[in-house]
Amino acid sequence: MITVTAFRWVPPFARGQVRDLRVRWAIEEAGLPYQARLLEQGDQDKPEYRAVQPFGQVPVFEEDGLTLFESGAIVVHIGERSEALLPIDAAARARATQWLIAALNSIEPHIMNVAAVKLFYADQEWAKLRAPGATEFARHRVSSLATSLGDKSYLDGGRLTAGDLMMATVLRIVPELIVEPNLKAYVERCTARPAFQRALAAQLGDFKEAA
Ligand SMILES: N[C@@H](CCC(=O)N[C@@H](CS)C(=O)NCC(=O)O)C(=O)O
Repeated sequence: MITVTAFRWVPPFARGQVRDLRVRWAIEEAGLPYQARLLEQGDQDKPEYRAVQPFGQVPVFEEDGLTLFESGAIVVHIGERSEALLPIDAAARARATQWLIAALNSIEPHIMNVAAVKLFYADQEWAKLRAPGATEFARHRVSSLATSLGDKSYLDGGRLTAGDLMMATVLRIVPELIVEPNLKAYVERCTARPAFQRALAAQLGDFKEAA
């Protein structure tokens, strides 16, 4: 059975955003069973946890003696077991991985820069000075993505892949950055999927239970 490590508690603004959501969603798309292991405050700094997650973060994936960290690596690993996430055709599979890495490497850092200045450090002077530049650059990237998406339903055409799963989770971190109607509709299309809704409900349910 797959175990996904998540936090038992995070501040309200982070609920529904914590990165175990990506992994739960991928597992749901693949139709696999899993259980969540919830970290108590302080567990992330214990040596036994650092041995599997060097940075003390979530998520961690565990199954049959394999432990993995980094949500991107975990989603690819799950995708290798399910055509629902990674197509069988080698070229389509490579393009799905390309979009997953684009989400993590070309879009997420810029969106996180905006999250830092507008959410995490909003009341600090440096953040107020940095906000316009960070927003402008993130918008530039998001707008290029919207152009590339065009009138397609998903990034590589007519079906969702692991690349879309990752991109949608990244884009919903700061919804105000997504202004293009086609990209807004894309995020809504991805997150309306029953598998996403089940994953979100499971993460929020775990926080509720802990409250
Ligand atoms: N690149 C990592 C980032 C993981 C990450 O940022 N996790 C956050 C929760 S969303 C975390 O554990 N934060 C606590 C910390 O960094 O101490 C991944 O994608 O798995």
